[in-house]
Amino acid sequence: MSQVVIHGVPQSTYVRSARMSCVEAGVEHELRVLGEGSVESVLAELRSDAHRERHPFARMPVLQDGDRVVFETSAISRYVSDAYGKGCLVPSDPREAIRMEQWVSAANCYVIPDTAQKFLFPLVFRENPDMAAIEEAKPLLRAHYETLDKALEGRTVFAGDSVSIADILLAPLLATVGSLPGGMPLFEDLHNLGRWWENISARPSFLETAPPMPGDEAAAE
Ligand SMILES: N[C@@H](CCC(=O)N[C@@H](CS)C(=O)NCC(=O)O)C(=O)O
Repeated sequence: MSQVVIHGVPQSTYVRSARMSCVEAGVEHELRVLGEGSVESVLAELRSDAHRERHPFARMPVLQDGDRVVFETSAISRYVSDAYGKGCLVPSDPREAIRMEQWVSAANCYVIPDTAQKFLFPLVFRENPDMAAIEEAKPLLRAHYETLDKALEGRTVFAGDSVSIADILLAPLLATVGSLPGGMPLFEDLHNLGRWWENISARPSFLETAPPMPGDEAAAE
C-alpha cells in the first residue's frame, strides 16, 4: 500500500508537481483520480462536500497522509520533503532557500497563472479557441520565460545546487506548453532554460509522472 495519497488528475501541472515531489522525496504515492474522465465530472467532484473538506478552495492537488491533509502544491512539496526526504527539496543554505521561495512565489503568482489562463486553458478546453487572444498573450509569456532563462544564467537549477520546489513547480508547466501547438517556439531558443530542461526532464520523478496521452488506453488493451 502506498504511503500517501494525492487527489487530482494526472494532466494537471500542479498535480504532476506534487507527484514529482513524492518521487523526489522517496515516498510512494497513489494518485486518486478525481471525476470520471470528463471535465464536468472533475469539476463536480472538486466542488463536492467531500473534496471541500480536503481543500476549502475546491482545487487540486491535495495530499493525504493518514489523517494529515495538505493542500497547496508548494506546501505539499515542503511536507514530503521534510517528512520523508530529509529536506531534499529545499536548499540548506538559507540565502538559497530564500531564493527558492522567491521563484516559487513568482511561479505561483505570475508564470503559472498567466501561462494557464492565456495559453493552456484556451487551447485545451475551448472548442474554438480565440487564436487572436492567444497570439496577443505570447509576448507576455515570452517575457516570463526570458526572465526564467536569465535566472538560470550560470546555474543548473533555480536555487541551491540540486532540484528544489521551484524547479518542480515549473517543469510540468513547461512540458505542457511545449506539447501544444505554438508552445515550443516560446522558449526553445532560450539556452539556460534548455540546459535546465534537459536535466529535469530526464529525472525519474518527471518520467514516472508523465500524464497519459490520448489513445494510451487503447494502446494498452
Ligand atoms: N495554488 C494552488 C493552485 C491549484 C490549482 O489551481 N489547481 C487547478 C488544477 S491545475 C485546479 O484545481 N483547477 C480547478 C478550478 O479552477 O476549478 C496550488 O498551488 O495547488
